[in-house]
Amino acid sequence: MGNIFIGNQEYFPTVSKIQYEGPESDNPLAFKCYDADRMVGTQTMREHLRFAVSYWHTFCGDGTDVFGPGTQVHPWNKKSDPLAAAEDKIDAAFELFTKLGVPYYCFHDVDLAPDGNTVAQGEAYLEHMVTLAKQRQEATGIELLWGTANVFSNPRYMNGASTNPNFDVVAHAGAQVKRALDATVALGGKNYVFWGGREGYACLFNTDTRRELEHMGRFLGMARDYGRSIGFEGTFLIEPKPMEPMYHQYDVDAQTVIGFLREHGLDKDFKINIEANHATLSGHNTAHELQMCADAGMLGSIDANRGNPQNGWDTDQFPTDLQDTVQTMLVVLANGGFVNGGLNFDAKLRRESTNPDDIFIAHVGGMDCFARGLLAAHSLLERSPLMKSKKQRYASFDADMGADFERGTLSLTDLRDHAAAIGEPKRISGRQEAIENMINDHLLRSV
Ligand code: XLS
Ligand code: CA
Ligand code: CA
Repeated sequence: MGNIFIGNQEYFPTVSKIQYEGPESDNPLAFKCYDADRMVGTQTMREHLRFAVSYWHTFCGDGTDVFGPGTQVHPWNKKSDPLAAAEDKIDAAFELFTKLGVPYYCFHDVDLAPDGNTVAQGEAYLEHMVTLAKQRQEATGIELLWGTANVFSNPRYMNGASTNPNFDVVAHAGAQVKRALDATVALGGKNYVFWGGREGYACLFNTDTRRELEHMGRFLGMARDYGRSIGFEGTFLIEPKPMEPMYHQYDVDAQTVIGFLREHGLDKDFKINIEANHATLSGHNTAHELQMCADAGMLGSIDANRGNPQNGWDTDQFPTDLQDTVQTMLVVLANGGFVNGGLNFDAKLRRESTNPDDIFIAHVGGMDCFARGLLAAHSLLERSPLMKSKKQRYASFDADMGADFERGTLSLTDLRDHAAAIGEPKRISGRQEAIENMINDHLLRSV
């Protein structure tokens, strides 16, 4: 990783480059577990975890909520000219990325550059900021994990973007996705994300769901074709979310999205970006959602955060729960690790956290939490009977009639005759408690 980037002004003067100090350190601005160059199996921690900072929460958010204005005053957000403010923001961003030592970042078009008052002005603003981002990427070695278009905040998208009942709005969404794809390709982005912000509906009786879903499939196909035509070789990702902002969101969860992608012939180019907080809102958990993607060959990337079990909102908190991270990393490692994807902290500070170094402390905690989860997951896969016992559980399908069943050569009558011949099957324990204890044992062991 290159040197610390300091632009015209140092935005975080009280923070220097975050170092690994080991598990006994009490320094909140030091890693206790994440040691970027440490080998875990055949890869370093940096290569396994592929951390990214999200531009929107970290540099655009200020603690505003529905009950009141922002509480966090950012020195890069002082200028009234929106382009000048964007130029300050990008310096603050690269300073934070390099001080944290993250290899990647992610943005929406309107995080990086002002939206502009016309299509042409928005394109020009973004092109200007892409030039600055490119220079900073080259100077630091930091790369773009993914880009995306914010086609949900502007009031014109109140009834949806690609699923809007008004074609003129669909065209504007197309213009924005085009400029965001151009930016992503210019910056060598590894992935391009679609989160269907307002792709859903509030009232079934003013909504033609069949046409809207057809339009979404058509739109994604057009974006895929355009992206490939300008040289995008990365992965397109869909990010499921079950609710918020729309009451009924079309991309509810991984299995819904997988079915949609297959139905529309998009499954060769698209994979899935699982966000932890969206997984829990959908009534699942992150590991389940990731496993559904892995089974379908569509595990793309992860938005690392957590919700709050006491409420049903998308609270986007920084990950601190080791059970979440070990389970996440178990699915990721067992699937062969990330290819283009990574762990993007789609997480924000609490409104009550107002010190300039809080944002560093939050990321340090999230990175350590995942590093610890990685070590435990690796240890479980390498040294515990976990995977062997899972395979063993299905051994009756590896030979004889079980294998015939999987091959599809048995009939329902064959099943009946086998059942009649063998009598009552043996009761075999699932041993869930033993497995849960094993996960905890390896969490304790792996420091
Ligand atoms: C919102 C989503 C969003 C996507 C990118 O809930 O998490 O931030 O990740 O548009
Ligand atoms: Ca997200
Ligand atoms: Ca979220």
